[in-house]
Amino acid sequence: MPISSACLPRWTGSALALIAFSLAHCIPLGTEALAKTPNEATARKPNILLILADDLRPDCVGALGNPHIKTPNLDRLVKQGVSFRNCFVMGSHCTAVCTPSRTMLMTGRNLFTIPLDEGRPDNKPSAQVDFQILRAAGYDTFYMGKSGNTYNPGCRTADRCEFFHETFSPKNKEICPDKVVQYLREPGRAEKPFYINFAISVPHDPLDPDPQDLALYKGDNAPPLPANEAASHADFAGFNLRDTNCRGFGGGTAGIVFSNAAEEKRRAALVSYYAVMTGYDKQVGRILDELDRTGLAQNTIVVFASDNGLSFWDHGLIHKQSLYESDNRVPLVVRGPGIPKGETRDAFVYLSDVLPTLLDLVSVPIPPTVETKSFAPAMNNSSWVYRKNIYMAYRREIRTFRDDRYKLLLYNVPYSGARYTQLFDLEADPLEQKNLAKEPSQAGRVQQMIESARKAGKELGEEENPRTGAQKVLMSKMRFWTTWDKRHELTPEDKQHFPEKYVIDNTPEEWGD
Ligand SMILES: [Ca+2]
Repeated sequence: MPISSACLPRWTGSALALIAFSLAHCIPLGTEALAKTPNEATARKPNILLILADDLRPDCVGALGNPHIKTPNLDRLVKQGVSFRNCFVMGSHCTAVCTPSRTMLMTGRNLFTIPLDEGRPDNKPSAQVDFQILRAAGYDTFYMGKSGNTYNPGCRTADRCEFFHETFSPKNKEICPDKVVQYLREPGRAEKPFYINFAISVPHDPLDPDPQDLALYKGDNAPPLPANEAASHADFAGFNLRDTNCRGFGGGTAGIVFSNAAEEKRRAALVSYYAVMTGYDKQVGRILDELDRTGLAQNTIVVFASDNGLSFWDHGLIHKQSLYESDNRVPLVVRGPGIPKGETRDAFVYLSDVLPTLLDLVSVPIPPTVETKSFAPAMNNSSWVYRKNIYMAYRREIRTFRDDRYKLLLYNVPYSGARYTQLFDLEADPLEQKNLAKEPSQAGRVQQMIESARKAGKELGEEENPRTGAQKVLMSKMRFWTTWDKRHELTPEDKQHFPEKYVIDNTPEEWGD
């Protein structure tokens, strides 16, 4: 941030001390830091409310382009803030993609370098998390959200940590927002900046919608199934991972609802999902209303996002274990003082960029443990670009590399040793339905994108992993490139054999180096 002459400070002792401290700790000096003493800066810092949905599809907020879903309160946020159309989750090392996603978000670290210390004896995080950083900067911090498949050691570092173990249902849907509303009403709330991480498990299954919300989607108001829905994944030979393939999945809570579902049942499940979102939207609205009523909204940054997306028979898949747009692109909206209203941005960002962005917006130095990038400059600069492409990974099976037009997906198929490649022109084919990878005219592009993907993974720390013990075992599930070169193309025999083979998550596999 350049220092303008209008903002030059008087050179007080405290300012000089701050400069010395900043130099010693490699903290960039900006206008804010020079213009204010630490106490003054703290007193003026905006509050932060992070609202994180769970398994929300990128197309399921009304104001972001879905005329079928009723989310008036999230629509209000969209109209009052900046929406990012290209926000991606970097992927997952396990089928429970919520866990690494939330860990990346809380630590601002890449998928390949997140802490994996859920079971540490001292139960403390091994990387700095949002709560610790903001507490040190003078914030009162509050976690209200899911306890499973999140970064629990990080959540526990909040001044107040309230895990919610139950399903969001008509009976208990108000419990969590009630606690946030009560928190906002506590005496003195306006005197100290606060950070609320509101991250309940909605609209994650099991889906238990309120009948009143269900009624909104009856008859002609029922939403259409995704335009790229299919009964099974035509090209996914052998890729019947747990939760993933509609045809292959046979158990678990989601399987009861989704597996081999007739169209009528599929439509009913989607209606339930929409109705749960509408119920969730009402509860988010209560919190936003309380911010308005108390006047706190004027000095509060509100971020809304989801930890991952969700397939609803898109490509013949369910859940979120693919790297298609439905699974790894998420809604992201930012509202707050000085942030434009009703604007959109196309810049490529990762969900894990949110932490450095928030720190940037409230002038808290970004610690060196944070690896991701602040996109705060994009708030007031629609042409701001930091990344020209996105790299994502799902366990050892999938890698993708995407620019603003083309998307490459690489698959390593368990057991067969086969690999499979997809290339989509997102400009002509945004639903990723026409695979161009075998077209001779695209051969050069495919090869170049494979090389770029490999390089991107390396830059994110994928191939250099010094971990030991349990962490080494966990991250060994990320090995992809070590076998890529040795694998063969998917043959007709593979296709014939593997569609019926059900490969479960924890089956030992032979993935020699
Ligand atoms: Ca999730």
